[in-house]
Amino acid sequence: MSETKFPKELLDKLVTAENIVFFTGAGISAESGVPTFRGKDGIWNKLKPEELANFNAFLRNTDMVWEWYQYRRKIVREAQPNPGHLAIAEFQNYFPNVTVVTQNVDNLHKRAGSKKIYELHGNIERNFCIDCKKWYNDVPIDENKKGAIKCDCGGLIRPDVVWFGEYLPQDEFKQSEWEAGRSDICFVVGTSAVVYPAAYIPFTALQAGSYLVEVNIEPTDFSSHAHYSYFGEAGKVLPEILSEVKKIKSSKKQ
Ligand code: BV8
Ligand code: ZN
Repeated sequence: MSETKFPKELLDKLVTAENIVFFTGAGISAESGVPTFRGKDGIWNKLKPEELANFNAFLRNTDMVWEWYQYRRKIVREAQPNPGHLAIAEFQNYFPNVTVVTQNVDNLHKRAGSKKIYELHGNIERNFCIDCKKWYNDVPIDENKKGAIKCDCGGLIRPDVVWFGEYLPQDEFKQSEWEAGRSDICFVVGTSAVVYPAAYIPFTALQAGSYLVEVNIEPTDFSSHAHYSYFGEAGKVLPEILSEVKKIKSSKKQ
């Protein structure tokens, strides 16, 4: 086998693994042009999350918060899944159980072809009326029509994302815990791992004996817990790991 940069322990795990979890954050979408939250040009550098990603901010500044989500929806709709998203989707061809647990709300894993996805923080393409709960998905982005929109019943329409102080979707979270708890390998990709309770998921995997691989451009709060941290862009590293998988799987066939 040609020289590889990955540790033998990871390669051995890839030979026997069946259940793989990818726990992803905003960093995996950075190469698609979707801004992260806390990096050098992160969203929160300019605006405080408390001012935007929470329900009271929405009630206080409905038009501003709505416009912020319209701005992000526009970016996300123009974005394409990058080689990192695509590599994760291709893992499904080599392992029987691949689960994506994402904190992202940008739909890019689904558009890349991943089938089993748990969105812990919701999805920016879904919206609902806060009074009658009617769904308003895939809203049009009309540059000339500024400001929040109202439901037929008169209620305010909000994005179906989890704001600070709000509970995560319980079923998604429980399924994510279950998959993390039975994973052989858990990849932690493009997340600062500071937002809870989502950030508990990799620890659930760790406590269950999973092999943790971090992929990030810099060390994070999680790095000291990972069995192996690979510092590089997800769009480059994940395809490299996938090509190792292909080598392993093809040599197994011979
Ligand atoms: C809640 C909204 C219960 C959607 C977001 C302990 C337990 C429970 C709660 C808490 C707790 N401690 C604190 C809390 C409160 C709070 C919290 O975690 N605060 C933190 C910030 C201190 N948690 C909550 O409020 C949660 N709810 O607890 O409810 C409850 C209920 C009632 C009363 C009390 C409690 C809700 C949290 C969800 C908040 N919603 N977003 C949206 O608009 O998007 S958070 C926001 O941060 C996004 O969702 C994002 O997904 C999430 C995490 O950020 P990351 O994805 O990690 O992104 P980040 O920019 O930070 O990092 C990017 C990383 O990528 C970096 O490391 C960078 O180096 C790397 N990178 C960059 N480029 C690349 C790359 N890596 C690889 N390749 C590259 N090319
Ligand atoms: Zn309504």
